[in-house]
Amino acid sequence: MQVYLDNNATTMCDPQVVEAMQPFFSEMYGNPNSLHKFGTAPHPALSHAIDQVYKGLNASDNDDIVFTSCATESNNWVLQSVFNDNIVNGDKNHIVTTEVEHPSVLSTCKWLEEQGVKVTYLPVNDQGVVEAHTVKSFITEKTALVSIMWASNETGMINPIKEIGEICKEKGVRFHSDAVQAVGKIPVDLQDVHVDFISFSAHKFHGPKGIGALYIKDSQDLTPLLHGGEQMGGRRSGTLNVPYIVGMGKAIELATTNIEEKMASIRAKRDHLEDEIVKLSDTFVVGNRENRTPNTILISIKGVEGEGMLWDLNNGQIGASTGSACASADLEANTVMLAIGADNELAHTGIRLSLSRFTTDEEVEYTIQHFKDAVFRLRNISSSFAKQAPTKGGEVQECELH
Ligand code: C6P
Repeated sequence: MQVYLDNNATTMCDPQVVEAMQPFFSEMYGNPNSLHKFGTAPHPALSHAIDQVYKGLNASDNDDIVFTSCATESNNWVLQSVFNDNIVNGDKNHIVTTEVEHPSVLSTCKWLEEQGVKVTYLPVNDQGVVEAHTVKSFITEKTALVSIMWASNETGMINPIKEIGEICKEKGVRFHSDAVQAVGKIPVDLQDVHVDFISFSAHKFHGPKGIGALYIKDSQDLTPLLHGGEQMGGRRSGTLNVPYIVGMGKAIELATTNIEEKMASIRAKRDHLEDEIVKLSDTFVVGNRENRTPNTILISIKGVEGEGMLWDLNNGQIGASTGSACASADLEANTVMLAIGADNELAHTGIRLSLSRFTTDEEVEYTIQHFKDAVFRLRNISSSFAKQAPTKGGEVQECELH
Protein backbone atom coordinates (compact mmCIF):
# COMPACT_ATOMS: atom_id res chain seq x y z
CA MET A 1 0.00 0.00 0.00
CA GLN A 2 1.15 3.55 -0.56
CA VAL A 3 -0.32 6.48 1.34
CA TYR A 4 -0.15 10.15 0.43
CA LEU A 5 -0.43 12.36 3.51
CA ASP A 6 1.11 15.56 2.16
CA ASN A 7 -2.03 17.20 0.81
CA ASN A 8 -1.09 20.62 2.20
CA ALA A 9 1.90 20.56 -0.18
CA THR A 10 -0.27 19.60 -3.15
CA THR A 11 -3.13 17.29 -4.01
CA MET A 12 -3.89 14.68 -6.63
CA CYS A 13 -5.79 16.17 -9.55
CA ASP A 14 -9.33 14.76 -9.33
CA PRO A 15 -9.99 12.48 -12.38
CA GLN A 16 -13.19 14.47 -13.05
CA VAL A 17 -11.05 17.63 -13.25
CA VAL A 18 -8.63 15.97 -15.68
CA GLU A 19 -11.59 14.90 -17.82
CA ALA A 20 -13.06 18.43 -17.85
CA MET A 21 -9.70 19.92 -18.92
CA GLN A 22 -8.91 17.38 -21.65
CA PRO A 23 -10.76 18.91 -24.66
CA PHE A 24 -9.05 22.26 -24.14
CA PHE A 25 -5.58 20.87 -24.83
CA SER A 26 -6.15 19.32 -28.23
CA GLU A 27 -9.62 20.18 -29.52
CA MET A 28 -10.62 23.66 -28.33
CA TYR A 29 -7.09 25.03 -28.18
CA GLY A 30 -7.73 28.46 -29.72
CA ASN A 31 -6.55 31.64 -28.02
CA PRO A 32 -9.71 33.06 -26.43
CA ASN A 33 -8.66 36.55 -27.57
CA SER A 34 -8.70 35.51 -31.23
CA LEU A 35 -11.79 36.51 -33.16
CA HIS A 36 -12.16 33.34 -35.27
CA LYS A 37 -14.18 30.29 -34.29
CA PHE A 38 -11.18 28.55 -32.75
CA GLY A 39 -10.79 31.49 -30.39
CA THR A 40 -14.45 31.74 -29.48
CA ALA A 41 -14.97 27.97 -29.04
CA PRO A 42 -13.70 27.90 -25.42
CA HIS A 43 -15.72 31.00 -24.36
CA PRO A 44 -18.73 29.11 -22.91
CA ALA A 45 -16.41 26.82 -20.88
CA LEU A 46 -14.44 29.82 -19.62
CA SER A 47 -17.60 31.63 -18.51
CA HIS A 48 -18.82 28.48 -16.81
CA ALA A 49 -15.50 28.05 -14.96
CA ILE A 50 -15.56 31.68 -13.82
CA ASP A 51 -19.13 31.16 -12.51
CA GLN A 52 -17.99 28.04 -10.66
CA VAL A 53 -15.19 29.98 -8.92
CA TYR A 54 -17.52 32.87 -7.94
CA LYS A 55 -20.07 30.38 -6.62
CA GLY A 56 -17.44 28.39 -4.69
CA LEU A 57 -16.44 31.53 -2.77
CA ASN A 58 -19.87 33.23 -2.74
CA ALA A 59 -18.25 36.26 -4.39
CA SER A 60 -20.47 39.02 -5.72
CA ASP A 61 -20.75 40.18 -9.34
CA ASN A 62 -19.11 43.50 -8.34
CA ASP A 63 -15.96 41.67 -7.27
CA ASP A 64 -13.14 40.64 -9.54
CA ILE A 65 -11.42 37.25 -9.62
CA VAL A 66 -8.23 37.31 -11.67
CA PHE A 67 -6.44 34.10 -12.66
CA THR A 68 -2.71 33.98 -11.97
CA SER A 69 -0.05 31.28 -12.30
CA CYS A 70 -0.10 30.34 -8.60
CA ALA A 71 -0.79 31.74 -5.14
CA THR A 72 2.83 32.90 -4.88
CA GLU A 73 2.12 35.26 -7.78
CA SER A 74 -1.17 36.41 -6.18
CA ASN A 75 0.59 37.16 -2.87
CA ASN A 76 3.43 39.00 -4.61
CA TRP A 77 0.96 40.97 -6.69
CA VAL A 78 -0.98 42.30 -3.71
CA LEU A 79 2.06 43.17 -1.61
CA GLN A 80 4.08 44.74 -4.42
CA SER A 81 1.14 46.71 -5.81
CA VAL A 82 0.04 48.03 -2.44
CA PHE A 83 3.66 49.15 -2.06
CA ASN A 84 3.45 50.92 -5.42
CA ASP A 85 0.02 52.42 -4.91
CA ASN A 86 0.31 53.55 -1.29
CA ILE A 87 3.93 53.73 -0.42
CA VAL A 88 5.76 54.97 -3.52
CA ASN A 89 2.87 57.20 -4.62
CA GLY A 90 1.31 57.95 -1.24
CA ASP A 91 2.24 58.56 2.36
CA LYS A 92 1.62 55.15 3.91
CA ASN A 93 4.68 53.04 4.54
CA HIS A 94 3.58 50.25 6.87
CA ILE A 95 2.41 46.66 6.40
CA VAL A 96 1.17 44.36 9.17
CA THR A 97 1.63 40.61 8.74
CA THR A 98 2.54 37.65 10.96
CA GLU A 99 5.69 35.67 11.76
CA VAL A 100 4.15 32.48 10.41
CA GLU A 101 3.11 33.40 6.86
CA HIS A 102 4.15 31.33 3.87
CA PRO A 103 7.52 32.38 2.35
CA SER A 104 5.67 33.92 -0.63
CA VAL A 105 4.45 36.59 1.82
CA LEU A 106 7.42 36.68 4.20
CA SER A 107 10.12 36.91 1.50
CA THR A 108 8.18 39.61 -0.34
CA CYS A 109 7.88 41.55 2.94
CA LYS A 110 11.64 41.20 3.51
CA TRP A 111 12.22 42.58 0.00
CA LEU A 112 9.80 45.44 0.69
CA GLU A 113 11.73 46.26 3.87
CA GLU A 114 14.83 46.68 1.69
CA GLN A 115 12.82 49.23 -0.32
CA GLY A 116 12.12 51.20 2.86
CA VAL A 117 8.75 49.77 3.90
CA LYS A 118 8.14 49.19 7.61
CA VAL A 119 6.77 45.72 8.26
CA THR A 120 5.36 44.49 11.57
CA TYR A 121 5.53 40.69 11.96
CA LEU A 122 2.90 39.86 14.56
CA PRO A 123 3.49 37.02 17.00
CA VAL A 124 1.05 34.14 17.35
CA ASN A 125 -0.28 32.64 20.58
CA ASP A 126 0.56 29.15 21.86
CA GLN A 127 -2.07 27.75 19.49
CA GLY A 128 -0.31 29.28 16.49
CA VAL A 129 -3.15 31.78 16.00
CA VAL A 130 -2.82 35.55 15.62
CA GLU A 131 -5.23 37.33 17.95
CA ALA A 132 -7.50 40.04 16.56
CA HIS A 133 -6.72 42.49 19.38
CA THR A 134 -3.00 42.16 18.56
CA VAL A 135 -3.73 43.11 14.94
CA LYS A 136 -5.75 46.10 16.12
CA SER A 137 -3.02 47.35 18.40
CA PHE A 138 -0.41 47.47 15.62
CA ILE A 139 -2.45 49.29 12.95
CA THR A 140 -1.43 52.95 12.65
CA GLU A 141 -2.43 55.79 10.35
CA LYS A 142 0.59 54.78 8.23
CA THR A 143 -0.66 51.21 7.67
CA ALA A 144 -1.37 50.50 4.00
CA LEU A 145 -2.16 46.78 4.26
CA VAL A 146 -2.81 43.97 6.71
CA SER A 147 -1.87 40.54 5.28
CA ILE A 148 -2.77 37.52 7.42
CA MET A 149 -3.18 33.93 6.27
CA TRP A 150 -6.64 32.37 6.64
CA ALA A 151 -5.33 28.99 7.77
CA SER A 152 -1.78 27.81 8.39
CA ASN A 153 -0.21 25.39 5.91
CA GLU A 154 1.91 23.94 8.73
CA THR A 155 -0.52 23.58 11.62
CA GLY A 156 -3.91 23.97 9.93
CA MET A 157 -4.84 26.52 12.61
CA ILE A 158 -7.52 28.98 11.47
CA ASN A 159 -7.11 32.69 12.19
CA PRO A 160 -10.07 34.89 13.29
CA ILE A 161 -10.45 36.32 9.77
CA LYS A 162 -13.95 37.68 10.34
CA GLU A 163 -12.89 39.70 13.39
CA ILE A 164 -9.70 40.93 11.72
CA GLY A 165 -11.72 41.94 8.65
CA GLU A 166 -14.06 44.03 10.81
CA ILE A 167 -11.10 45.75 12.47
CA CYS A 168 -9.53 46.58 9.10
CA LYS A 169 -12.84 47.90 7.78
CA GLU A 170 -13.30 50.09 10.86
CA LYS A 171 -9.73 51.42 10.54
CA GLY A 172 -9.99 51.90 6.76
CA VAL A 173 -7.01 49.63 6.04
CA ARG A 174 -6.96 47.18 3.15
CA PHE A 175 -6.99 43.53 4.23
CA HIS A 176 -5.42 40.64 2.30
CA SER A 177 -5.62 37.00 3.34
CA ASP A 178 -3.57 34.15 1.90
CA ALA A 179 -6.44 31.66 1.75
CA VAL A 180 -4.49 28.87 0.03
CA GLN A 181 -5.09 26.38 2.84
CA ALA A 182 -8.69 27.45 3.43
CA VAL A 183 -10.35 27.41 -0.01
CA GLY A 184 -11.79 23.97 -0.68
CA LYS A 185 -11.01 22.76 2.85
CA ILE A 186 -13.33 24.90 4.96
CA PRO A 187 -16.19 27.20 3.93
CA VAL A 188 -14.92 30.52 2.56
CA ASP A 189 -17.94 32.79 2.25
CA LEU A 190 -16.96 36.21 0.94
CA GLN A 191 -20.37 37.67 1.82
CA ASP A 192 -19.80 36.76 5.45
CA VAL A 193 -16.32 38.25 5.93
CA HIS A 194 -14.83 41.60 5.01
CA VAL A 195 -11.63 40.97 3.06
CA ASP A 196 -10.27 43.08 0.20
CA PHE A 197 -8.09 40.41 -1.39
CA ILE A 198 -7.65 36.66 -1.08
CA SER A 199 -5.05 34.46 -2.79
CA PHE A 200 -5.73 30.83 -3.61
CA SER A 201 -4.34 28.01 -5.72
CA ALA A 202 -6.11 25.15 -7.57
CA HIS A 203 -3.57 22.44 -6.78
CA LYS A 204 -4.47 22.60 -3.08
CA PHE A 205 -8.04 21.43 -3.78
CA HIS A 206 -7.52 18.68 -6.38
CA GLY A 207 -7.14 21.01 -9.35
CA PRO A 208 -4.10 21.39 -11.62
CA LYS A 209 -0.78 22.94 -10.59
CA GLY A 210 0.20 26.20 -12.28
CA ILE A 211 -3.01 28.14 -11.73
CA GLY A 212 -4.00 30.40 -8.87
CA ALA A 213 -6.20 33.46 -8.50
CA LEU A 214 -6.58 36.73 -6.70
CA TYR A 215 -10.00 37.85 -5.47
CA ILE A 216 -10.41 41.64 -5.48
CA LYS A 217 -13.38 43.01 -3.53
CA ASP A 218 -15.53 45.56 -5.40
CA SER A 219 -13.06 45.39 -8.30
CA GLN A 220 -10.93 48.02 -6.59
CA ASP A 221 -7.83 49.38 -8.31
CA LEU A 222 -4.59 47.45 -8.01
CA THR A 223 -1.60 48.16 -10.24
CA PRO A 224 -0.96 45.08 -12.44
CA LEU A 225 2.15 43.02 -11.82
CA LEU A 226 2.28 41.78 -15.42
CA HIS A 227 1.89 44.35 -18.18
CA GLY A 228 1.32 43.32 -21.78
CA GLY A 229 -1.63 42.27 -23.93
CA GLU A 230 -4.27 43.57 -21.48
CA GLN A 231 -5.95 40.19 -20.95
CA MET A 232 -8.30 39.86 -17.96
CA GLY A 233 -9.44 43.46 -18.41
CA GLY A 234 -5.84 44.65 -18.19
CA ARG A 235 -5.48 43.21 -14.69
CA ARG A 236 -3.04 40.46 -15.67
CA SER A 237 -1.57 40.17 -19.13
CA GLY A 238 -0.75 36.83 -20.74
CA THR A 239 -2.77 34.36 -22.83
CA LEU A 240 -5.47 32.78 -20.71
CA ASN A 241 -4.62 29.26 -19.58
CA VAL A 242 -7.96 27.83 -20.72
CA PRO A 243 -7.53 24.16 -19.66
CA TYR A 244 -6.32 25.14 -16.20
CA ILE A 245 -9.06 27.73 -15.69
CA VAL A 246 -11.62 25.07 -16.64
CA GLY A 247 -9.86 22.68 -14.23
CA MET A 248 -9.88 25.21 -11.41
CA GLY A 249 -13.61 25.82 -11.92
CA LYS A 250 -14.41 22.11 -11.82
CA ALA A 251 -12.10 21.55 -8.83
CA ILE A 252 -13.64 24.31 -6.72
CA GLU A 253 -17.13 23.11 -7.57
CA LEU A 254 -16.27 19.55 -6.51
CA ALA A 255 -14.51 20.72 -3.32
CA THR A 256 -17.17 23.16 -2.14
CA THR A 257 -20.31 21.16 -2.96
CA ASN A 258 -21.53 19.63 0.33
CA ILE A 259 -18.31 20.84 1.94
CA GLU A 260 -19.61 20.22 5.47
CA GLU A 261 -20.09 16.51 4.68
CA LYS A 262 -16.65 16.26 3.12
CA MET A 263 -15.13 18.01 6.14
CA ALA A 264 -16.87 15.65 8.56
CA SER A 265 -15.56 12.61 6.73
CA ILE A 266 -11.96 13.90 6.56
CA ARG A 267 -12.12 15.11 10.18
CA ALA A 268 -13.24 11.67 11.43
CA LYS A 269 -10.22 10.03 9.77
CA ARG A 270 -7.83 12.75 10.93
CA ASP A 271 -9.11 12.58 14.53
CA HIS A 272 -8.77 8.79 14.61
CA LEU A 273 -5.20 9.01 13.28
CA GLU A 274 -4.36 11.72 15.82
CA ASP A 275 -6.00 9.88 18.73
CA GLU A 276 -3.96 6.77 17.99
CA ILE A 277 -0.65 8.60 17.50
CA VAL A 278 -0.96 10.60 20.72
CA LYS A 279 -1.22 7.33 22.64
CA LEU A 280 2.56 7.18 22.13
CA SER A 281 4.41 8.72 25.06
CA ASP A 282 5.79 12.29 24.85
CA THR A 283 3.85 13.42 21.79
CA PHE A 284 2.55 16.93 21.29
CA VAL A 285 0.06 18.13 18.64
CA VAL A 286 0.10 21.81 17.74
CA GLY A 287 -3.24 23.56 18.18
CA ASN A 288 -6.70 22.75 19.34
CA ARG A 289 -8.29 20.56 16.66
CA GLU A 290 -11.70 22.27 16.81
CA ASN A 291 -10.02 25.35 15.30
CA ARG A 292 -7.96 23.50 12.72
CA THR A 293 -8.58 22.67 9.07
CA PRO A 294 -10.08 19.18 9.25
CA ASN A 295 -7.27 17.48 7.35
CA THR A 296 -4.13 18.61 9.21
CA ILE A 297 -1.98 17.39 12.12
CA LEU A 298 1.39 18.87 13.08
CA ILE A 299 2.77 16.51 15.67
CA SER A 300 6.07 16.36 17.46
CA ILE A 301 7.45 13.22 19.04
CA LYS A 302 10.04 13.84 21.69
CA GLY A 303 13.42 12.33 20.81
CA VAL A 304 12.48 11.56 17.19
CA GLU A 305 13.94 13.91 14.64
CA GLY A 306 11.48 14.92 11.90
CA GLU A 307 13.74 14.00 8.98
CA GLY A 308 14.43 10.53 10.43
CA MET A 309 10.71 9.99 10.79
CA LEU A 310 10.06 11.12 7.22
CA TRP A 311 12.70 8.72 5.95
CA ASP A 312 11.17 5.82 7.89
CA LEU A 313 7.64 6.71 6.75
CA ASN A 314 8.90 6.96 3.17
CA ASN A 315 10.38 3.46 3.48
CA GLY A 316 6.88 2.37 4.44
CA GLN A 317 5.48 4.08 1.27
CA ILE A 318 3.93 6.92 3.30
CA GLY A 319 4.45 10.49 2.07
CA ALA A 320 4.40 13.14 4.84
CA SER A 321 6.45 16.28 5.53
CA THR A 322 8.17 18.16 8.31
CA GLY A 323 6.34 21.37 7.37
CA SER A 324 6.17 23.51 4.25
CA ALA A 325 7.34 21.58 1.16
CA CYS A 326 9.38 24.60 0.05
CA ALA A 327 11.36 24.57 3.32
CA SER A 328 11.77 20.79 3.50
CA ALA A 329 15.32 20.66 2.10
CA ASP A 330 16.88 23.07 4.59
CA LEU A 331 16.79 20.76 7.68
CA GLU A 332 16.10 23.80 9.88
CA ALA A 333 13.81 23.71 12.90
CA ASN A 334 10.11 24.20 12.09
CA THR A 335 9.65 27.98 12.24
CA VAL A 336 5.98 27.82 13.22
CA MET A 337 6.82 25.59 16.18
CA LEU A 338 9.51 28.07 17.23
CA ALA A 339 6.97 30.90 16.89
CA ILE A 340 4.55 29.20 19.28
CA GLY A 341 7.33 28.85 21.85
CA ALA A 342 8.71 25.33 21.27
CA ASP A 343 12.43 24.98 22.00
CA ASN A 344 14.87 24.23 19.21
CA GLU A 345 15.01 20.51 19.96
CA LEU A 346 11.24 20.08 19.92
CA ALA A 347 10.98 22.22 16.77
CA HIS A 348 13.17 19.66 14.97
CA THR A 349 10.68 16.88 15.66
CA GLY A 350 7.62 18.22 13.81
CA ILE A 351 5.82 15.95 11.35
CA ARG A 352 2.94 17.27 9.26
CA LEU A 353 0.29 14.79 8.18
CA SER A 354 -2.32 16.21 5.82
CA LEU A 355 -5.23 14.12 4.54
CA SER A 356 -7.64 14.68 1.66
CA ARG A 357 -11.09 13.52 0.63
CA PHE A 358 -9.33 10.65 -1.18
CA THR A 359 -7.68 9.31 2.00
CA THR A 360 -9.24 5.95 2.91
CA ASP A 361 -9.85 4.24 6.28
CA GLU A 362 -7.45 1.47 5.23
CA GLU A 363 -4.71 4.02 4.56
CA VAL A 364 -5.28 5.57 7.99
CA GLU A 365 -5.03 2.15 9.72
CA TYR A 366 -1.87 1.31 7.80
CA THR A 367 -0.34 4.69 8.73
CA ILE A 368 -1.17 4.27 12.44
CA GLN A 369 0.61 0.93 12.54
CA HIS A 370 3.64 2.07 10.57
CA PHE A 371 3.89 5.34 12.52
CA LYS A 372 3.93 3.55 15.87
CA ASP A 373 6.54 1.05 14.66
CA ALA A 374 8.68 3.88 13.25
CA VAL A 375 8.66 5.79 16.54
CA PHE A 376 9.64 2.61 18.37
CA ARG A 377 12.51 1.96 15.92
CA LEU A 378 13.81 5.54 15.95
CA ARG A 379 13.62 5.88 19.72
CA ASN A 380 15.58 2.63 20.06
CA ILE A 381 18.24 3.91 17.68
CA SER A 382 18.61 7.16 19.59
CA SER A 383 18.81 5.43 22.98
CA SER A 384 21.48 2.99 21.71
CA PHE A 385 23.43 5.99 20.31
CA ALA A 386 23.28 7.59 23.74
CA LYS A 387 24.52 4.35 25.34
CA GLN A 388 27.46 4.10 22.94
CA ALA A 389 28.56 7.70 23.42
CA PRO A 390 32.04 8.16 24.88
CA THR A 391 32.04 8.62 28.63
CA LYS A 392 33.79 11.30 30.61
CA GLY A 393 34.38 10.76 34.33
CA GLY A 394 32.18 7.64 34.15
CA GLU A 395 29.10 9.62 32.97
CA VAL A 396 27.29 8.96 29.70
CA GLN A 397 27.59 11.90 27.28
CA GLU A 398 24.39 12.52 25.30
CA CYS A 399 24.96 12.38 21.53
CA GLU A 400 23.86 15.42 19.59
CA LEU A 401 21.49 13.96 17.02
CA HIS A 402 20.71 17.16 15.10
N1 C6P B 1 2.44 25.57 0.48
C1 C6P B 1 3.29 23.58 1.60
O1 C6P B 1 3.90 22.52 1.62
P1 C6P B 1 1.66 28.06 -4.80
O2 C6P B 1 2.44 26.82 -4.87
O3 C6P B 1 2.41 29.27 -5.22
O4 C6P B 1 0.36 27.95 -5.50
O5 C6P B 1 1.27 28.24 -3.23
C2 C6P B 1 2.17 28.81 -2.33
C3 C6P B 1 1.57 28.84 -0.95
C4 C6P B 1 1.11 30.06 -0.46
N2 C6P B 1 0.49 30.14 0.73
C5 C6P B 1 0.31 29.06 1.51
C6 C6P B 1 -0.39 29.20 2.83
C7 C6P B 1 0.76 27.81 1.07
O6 C6P B 1 0.56 26.74 1.83
C8 C6P B 1 1.43 27.69 -0.17
C9 C6P B 1 2.03 26.39 -0.60
C10 C6P B 1 3.03 24.28 0.28
O7 C6P B 1 2.85 24.08 2.64
C11 C6P B 1 4.26 24.30 -0.56
S1 C6P B 1 5.55 25.28 0.14
